Amino acid sequence: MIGHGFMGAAHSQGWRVAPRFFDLPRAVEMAVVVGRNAQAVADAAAKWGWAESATDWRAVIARDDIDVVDIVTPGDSHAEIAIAALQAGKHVLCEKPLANTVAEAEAMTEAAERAAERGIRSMVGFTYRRVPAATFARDLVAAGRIGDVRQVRAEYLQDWLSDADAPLTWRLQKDRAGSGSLGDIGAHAIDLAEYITGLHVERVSGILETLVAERPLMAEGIGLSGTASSERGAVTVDDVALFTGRLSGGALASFEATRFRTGRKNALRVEVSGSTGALSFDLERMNELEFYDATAPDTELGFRRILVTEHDHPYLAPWWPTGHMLGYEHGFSHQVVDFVTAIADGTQPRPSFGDGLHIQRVLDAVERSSEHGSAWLDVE
Ligand code: SOE
Repeated sequence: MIGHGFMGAAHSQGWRVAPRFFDLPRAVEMAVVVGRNAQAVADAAAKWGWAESATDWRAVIARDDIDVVDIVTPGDSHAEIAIAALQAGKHVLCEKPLANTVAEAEAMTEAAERAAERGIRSMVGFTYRRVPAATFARDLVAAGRIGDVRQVRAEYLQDWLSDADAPLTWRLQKDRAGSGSLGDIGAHAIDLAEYITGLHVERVSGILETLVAERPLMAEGIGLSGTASSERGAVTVDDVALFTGRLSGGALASFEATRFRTGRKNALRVEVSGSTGALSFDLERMNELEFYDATAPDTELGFRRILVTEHDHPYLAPWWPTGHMLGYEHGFSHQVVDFVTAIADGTQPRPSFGDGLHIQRVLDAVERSSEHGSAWLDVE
């Protein structure tokens, strides 16, 4: 694993726990975690259960005893590391968004497709599609339980930047993160909307806005938290992204990605409205799915809350008895299960780098639309 911040902790939990609950077709060895600061990464190895720590990722991906590289660094290093790892014959799991630019994502996808010819697998870390309620929503849409999809609303609402004095972390710097809310959490909203509906965003019209132009510099640390100094620096990314999408098949979608929605902590919400029903998912109520069946008798119409904890629900059987909840971290175990299974079966895991490239193209089209008066633009 390369990196050891917030995603490093979440991925470590997935690698450590998944083999203990799921019968994986391959054994998982948490061999080495890589970071730039020797002491910090040694501490991370001890804390999260990695056998070794190192500071040179190139030396690690050259090792014969390494089969998989899990990239959990900020987006500005995804392309270099992923392409080198794929060329070294390693399976690659890369955090979202795939890259900071379309050009990087294209190069990564090309390397992934060449590596796939040699049986090397690669996947992008959009874990929310592996929350059982989201996976079950997709199953219901695919089974026709809401009829033809007509409208989709997908939003990812957070508020950790509504404090104007929150420090200037890497997620607020374009050269590190590629974009702000748009790529950080808008990418999740796009992936989840497409995953649940099975449709793709083909055209977009959007607006990006930076609400707080400068923030206190970080005295130390680069993660979500950190100690602020007295100096201030410019925010070079969007704070709010609002955009409309035309989906394949003609459905209309509205998207919102913001870290300024005061009071909303981690509300990734997708509501799909169909000709004979509707589904509504909210990450803040992640064990539930709201289902409206318009074919029910008039006297019984209404959204009903499905508690998604049955053993017949996706991913649930190996965990707990019915009614016992899963949490944020379980999606990372499900990600390990799907990735390791695809490697063993020799199949292409989803989302692939090509799927990640498509999302990068949607993000890019929204940015260009915002620069051109919210003009409607095709997604390449
Ligand atoms: C911050 O917005 C963040 O940590 C994102 O970077 C993650 O992708 C998301 O899952 C939670 O919020």
